[in-house]
Amino acid sequence: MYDVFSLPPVTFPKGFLWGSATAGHQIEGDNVHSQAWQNEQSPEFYKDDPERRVRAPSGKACDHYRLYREDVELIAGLGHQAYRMSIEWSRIEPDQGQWDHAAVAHYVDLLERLVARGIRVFVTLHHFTHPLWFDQLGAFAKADNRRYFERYLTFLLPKISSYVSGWNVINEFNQWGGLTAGVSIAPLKFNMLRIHALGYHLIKQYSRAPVSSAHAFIHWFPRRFNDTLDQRMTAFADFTTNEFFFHALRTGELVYPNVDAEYDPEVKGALDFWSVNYYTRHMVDARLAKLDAPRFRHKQLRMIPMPFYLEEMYPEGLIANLERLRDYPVYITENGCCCDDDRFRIVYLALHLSALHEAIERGVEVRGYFYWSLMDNYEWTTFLPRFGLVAVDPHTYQRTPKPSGWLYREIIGANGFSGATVRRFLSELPTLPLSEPHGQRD
Ligand code: IFM
Repeated sequence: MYDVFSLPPVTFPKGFLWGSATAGHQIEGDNVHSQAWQNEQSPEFYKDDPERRVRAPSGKACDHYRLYREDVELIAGLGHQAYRMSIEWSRIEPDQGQWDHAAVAHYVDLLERLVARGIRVFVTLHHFTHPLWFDQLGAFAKADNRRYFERYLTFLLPKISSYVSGWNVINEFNQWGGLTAGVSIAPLKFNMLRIHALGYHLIKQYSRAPVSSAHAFIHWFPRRFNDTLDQRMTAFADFTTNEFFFHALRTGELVYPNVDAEYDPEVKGALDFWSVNYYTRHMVDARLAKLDAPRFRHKQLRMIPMPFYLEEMYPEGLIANLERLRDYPVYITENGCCCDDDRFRIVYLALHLSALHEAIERGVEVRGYFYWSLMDNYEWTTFLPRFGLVAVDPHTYQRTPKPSGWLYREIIGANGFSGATVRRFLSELPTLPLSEPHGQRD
């Protein structure tokens, strides 16, 4: 049982960095040269949801490309010390080899303003989206296509490096090709590591800021705790999505089931910190082709009006997973909760920050935390999951901080919190209306 009002006081290490995260396509709007934009226009995208109850195109998203000056003030006003954002390759190079200098100037102005407000900026160079032309060439699935990414980075890096305090080459590079797709995606996994390594070494030529790629750190859990097959497939999922990457970055050995191992000296040690995106645990059922099991019944809250696996709270997973990453400093580059009732976000935040503090007490060198997300935004196929500390009006784009946003500001100011802090922002624990379906889902 969790009682967030009785959480003991915690103080984070001196210099701990507090911030929030976003990604270009999810907030900017009109990202028309990207493959994602193109997909959103096609009828295929809506085939399972012809009435478009859930699915929607990104459209203007949060209109951040226009409102970025105000958003810098919003970030500063909420007390954030750091901000993780991504730069849209498809804006900088909308056509192959054609550079859009106005787009570069836009990002430089955004970075300059953030730095001028004392905000440390972490930049993600590839957050799921890229130019349509690159996609049509086969994107990262073709090893040879790395040269296009290299040319882009060589153009961009000297223009922005002086503003950047931390780098992610690729967002969630470990989940490309799916999380449980088995051995067929080994070549893509190898490629992703090599693209990461390429970015790592290139950045080193221009910047002294630490570099990593964000890792979607799933806490895998067997559906039937004592079932040998569920246990083994849980270990398999963990190996192919987590340990494969950790081992490769530590040793240069790319060891994947049913594939001849390779050694790549460029991959070995190609990181300065572990960049962890942590949300929840996933249940593994060895008897299902995709391994994906429904969660425990008591975890089946419907906090948004659609089935969505990221609603579960499993803060303990943060401790268990971070304990595996003791050899480099850690930044939590994403962690957050999607819910319509902001009170769930407050509970989520309090529990995960408590768990994070416990990981630090256990000796993990966690240097910072970026809440996902600064504002409600486009969740890749839909606007329904609301992750924001700040609400965004879908018509006027007006930003309104939520109670969780004010609580987070207070936590940042105090570099810690206690159950008593939480109580000032939450009069009672949240509950869902009885009419909501609590039944079977994801
Ligand atoms: O919105 C995404 C983000 O783009 C990558 N990490 C998970 C988030 C929530 O689903």
